[in-house]
Amino acid sequence: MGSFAWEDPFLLDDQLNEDERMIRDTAAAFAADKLAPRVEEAYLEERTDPEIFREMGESGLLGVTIPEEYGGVGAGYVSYGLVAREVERIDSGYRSMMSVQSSLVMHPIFAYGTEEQRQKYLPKLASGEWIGCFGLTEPDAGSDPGGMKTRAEKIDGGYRLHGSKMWISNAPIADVFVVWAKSAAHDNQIKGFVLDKGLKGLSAPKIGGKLSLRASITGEIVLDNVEVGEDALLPNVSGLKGPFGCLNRARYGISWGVMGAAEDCWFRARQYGLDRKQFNRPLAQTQLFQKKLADMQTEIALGLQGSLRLGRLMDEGKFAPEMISIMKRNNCGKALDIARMARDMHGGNGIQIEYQVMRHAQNLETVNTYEGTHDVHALILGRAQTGLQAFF
Ligand code: TGC
Ligand code: FAD
Repeated sequence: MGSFAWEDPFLLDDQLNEDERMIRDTAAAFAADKLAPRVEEAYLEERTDPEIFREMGESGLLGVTIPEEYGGVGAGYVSYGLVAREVERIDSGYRSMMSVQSSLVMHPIFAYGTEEQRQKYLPKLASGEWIGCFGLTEPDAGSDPGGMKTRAEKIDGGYRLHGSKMWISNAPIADVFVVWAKSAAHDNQIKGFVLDKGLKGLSAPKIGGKLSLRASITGEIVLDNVEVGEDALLPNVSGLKGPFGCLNRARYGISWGVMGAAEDCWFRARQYGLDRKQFNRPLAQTQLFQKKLADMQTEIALGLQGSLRLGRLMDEGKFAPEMISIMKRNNCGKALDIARMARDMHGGNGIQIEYQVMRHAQNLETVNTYEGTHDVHALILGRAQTGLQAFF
C-alpha cells in the first residue's frame, strides 16, 4: 500500500518525465519570482506590463510546442499544460497573455504560414520581443464566429481588410495581429492574415472597465480598409478549421491553467481554515469546512488527471476536439465553483485583494466564457453523441 499525499492524491508528479518536471519547475519559479509580486497592483490598477512577455520569453515559456529552430522549446503538450497551470496559479490574465502568444499567434503562423512568415515572426514572438494577438470574435459574432462580417477584398498585389474585432486579448499592446476574415477571392471562405502594427487604418483601442481579468489588457481591433500585401495571407488553411485548430490548443492549455487557479484557492482555503478559530476551534475542524475541502481536492485531482490524459493523446496525435471540449468545459466550471467556495470560506476577508481568492473567482468568470462558453461546449458534446445540431 502507498501513502496518501493530500495535495497530490493521484501522484501526478510520478506520471511526468524528467523534462516535463524541469519545465514545470522553471515555470513555477518564474511565476513565484516575476508574477506573484506584481499581480495585486496589476489587478487593482488594471495595468499590463508588456515587459512580462520579454521575461516569459527569456524563461522559455513562449512557444513551448514550437520547434527550436524557430525559437520555441520543442517540447510536448503536457509540458505546455504544466506551464499554463503554474502561470494561472498566479493569475488567469497572465496565462491568457501566454496562451494567446503561444497557441493563437505562434501556432497559426507555424502551422498555416509560409517559411518566410515563420522566419519573420516566430523567433521574435518566442523571445517576447514582439507581442501577438488573435482576432476572431466580433461585436455581433461571438459564439458563432462563422457569422463574422470582417471582409478581405482582393486588390492589386494583396488584400484590403475591413471590419472590427471585439474582446481581443493583448490587442492594444500588440505588434502582430492574426485576424480572420471572409475573403472574396477564396469563395468567401474564412482566411487568416498576419498584420504588423502601424499599418494605415489599423487600430486597437483598449476596452476599459473590466471587473475580470484585469491584469491582462483587452481591446478591439478596428480594420478601416487596411491594405496588406499577398505576404500577409496565411496560405495553408481555409475555413473555420483554421481558427479552431488554434483554439484546440489554447482550450487544452486552459483546462490545465484553471486547475492551477483552483489549486491556489484550495490551498489558501485550507490554510485559512487551519489558522482561523471560531467557536473555540479551527474552522477546518468543522464538518462543513472539511466537506468543501474534500470536494475541492476531488475535482482538482480528477481534472488534472483528465488534462494529463488529454495531453498525452495530443502528444501522440490522437486527440479529437470533443475531448478538449470535455476538459475545457468541466475544468473551467469546477474551478469557478472552487474559487467561489474559497471566497466564501474566507468570510469577510475573502473579498480583500490580499487573500487572492476573489480575484481568481472574478477571473474565472471570463475563462468560463472565452474560447467557447460552458454551454457552447455542452452543445458540441451534445451534437457529438446525438448527431443532432442544437446551435440553431
Ligand atoms: P462547424 O460546422 O461545427 O465547423 C465548421 C468547420 O470547422 C471545423 N471545426 C473544427 N476543426 C478543428 N477543430 C475544431 N475544434 C473544430 N470545430 C469545428 C469543422 O470540421 C468544419 O470544417 P469543414 O472543413 O467541414 O468546413 O461550425 P459551426 O459554425 O456550427 O460552429 C459551432 C461551434 C459552436 C462549434 C463553434 O462556432 C464554436 O466553438 N464557438 C465558440 C467560439 C469560440 O470559441 N471563440 C473563441 C474566440 S478566441 C478567444 O476567446 C481567445 S481568449 C484567449 C485568452 O485570452 O486566453
Ligand atoms: P454570446 O455568443 O453572445 O453568448 C452569450 C450567452 O448566450 C452565453 O451564455 C452563451 O453560452 C449563450 N449562447 C450562445 N449561443 C447559444 C446557443 N446556440 N444555445 C444556447 N446558448 C447560447 N475573442 C477573440 O477572438 N480573441 C481574444 O483574444 C479574446 N479574448 C477575450 C478576452 C476576454 C476578457 C473576454 C471576455 C473575451 C475574449 N474573447 C476573445 C471573446 C470570447 O471568445 C467571447 O466572449 C466568447 O466566445 C462568447 O461570445 P460572446 O461574448 O459574443 O457571447
